[in-house]
Amino acid sequence: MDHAADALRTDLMTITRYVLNEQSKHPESRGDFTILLSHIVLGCKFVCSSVNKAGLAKLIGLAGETNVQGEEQKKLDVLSNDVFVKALVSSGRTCILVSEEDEEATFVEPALRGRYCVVFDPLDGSSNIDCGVSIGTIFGVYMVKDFTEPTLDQALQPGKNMVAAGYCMYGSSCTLVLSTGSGVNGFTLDPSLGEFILTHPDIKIPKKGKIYSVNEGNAKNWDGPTAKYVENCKFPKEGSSPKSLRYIGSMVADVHRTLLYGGIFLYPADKKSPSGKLRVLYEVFPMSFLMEQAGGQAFTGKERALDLLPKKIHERSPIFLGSYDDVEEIKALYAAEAKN
Ligand code: FBP
Repeated sequence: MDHAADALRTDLMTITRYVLNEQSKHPESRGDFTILLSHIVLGCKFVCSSVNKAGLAKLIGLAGETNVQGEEQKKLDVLSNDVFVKALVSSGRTCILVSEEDEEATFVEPALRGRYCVVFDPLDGSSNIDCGVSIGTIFGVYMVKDFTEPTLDQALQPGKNMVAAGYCMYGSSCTLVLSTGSGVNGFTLDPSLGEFILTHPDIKIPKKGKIYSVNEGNAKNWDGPTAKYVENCKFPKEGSSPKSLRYIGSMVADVHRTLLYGGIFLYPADKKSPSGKLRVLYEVFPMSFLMEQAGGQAFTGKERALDLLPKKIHERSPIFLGSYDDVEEIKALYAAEAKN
């Protein structure tokens, strides 16, 4: 590593510069998305700094409230939700917000309304917050035709209608991964500059991986195809090597590793949770959008995840996402079962 050359590296591709370049490819664009994204980036920087100092600033532990999912909210859940809602509303570019932490959708007051609907999980991986394991923020962006009179069905669009999606991982470094529909790019926060710098250009997931990621603690409640798939990962046919199990328990961290290394992340349905655990709008859709943009696949056990038409804002769905060939295997097992 040539630190001297690095210190003299003056041609910095920041996330704002990157999105402005993308915007210049669309002469009709008015810069609304660039302004919206700069407010999402501000929220990520705030949450990153709060997570880093959580132990020192007494931000560890419960907030004493329960969210719509029936989960006890962590202090950082509430703080993150607050900063994102305020940043998104003050951008003047949104009309509907759907957050994991808010029971109802937020309809932005008319004076501040703009053309985008943003769905987001302000802090994903709550079970890992207090032990300092990687967590993250997940977001998806829809365009709303008539944003002067926004209605809930404009938030309940299929994932394939998203115009952008991303996540920000708060781990050993803070990494923001973004797609605006033409590939996937990763940006790392340079704390000395306070800027997200392009470090992972044009991410492509390997066609096949050596890792599977699932909470095996639910194995006894799995359906046939899921159980068979995981068994094949551990006891592959003659001549193939078993896959390695990696499970952090934060979707952002498990999906980030899957995107870079390849393999498959799955949160299937089971007898206990017949619709799975992960929420369609602000977990399944954004991660499926990124996976497809990187050359992977995302499948619900029945259909392409991005074709789902959600009926409720906190709806859940099973999800299998990752390397193209790995997801093909699980699709084949479900297709075989459907034939029987
Ligand atoms: P929240 O923490 O935002 O509720 O997200 C759900 C989540 O923590 C995902 O990040 C993760 O993939 C999954 O739940 C872990 O679930 P489990 O503990 O059942 O394996």
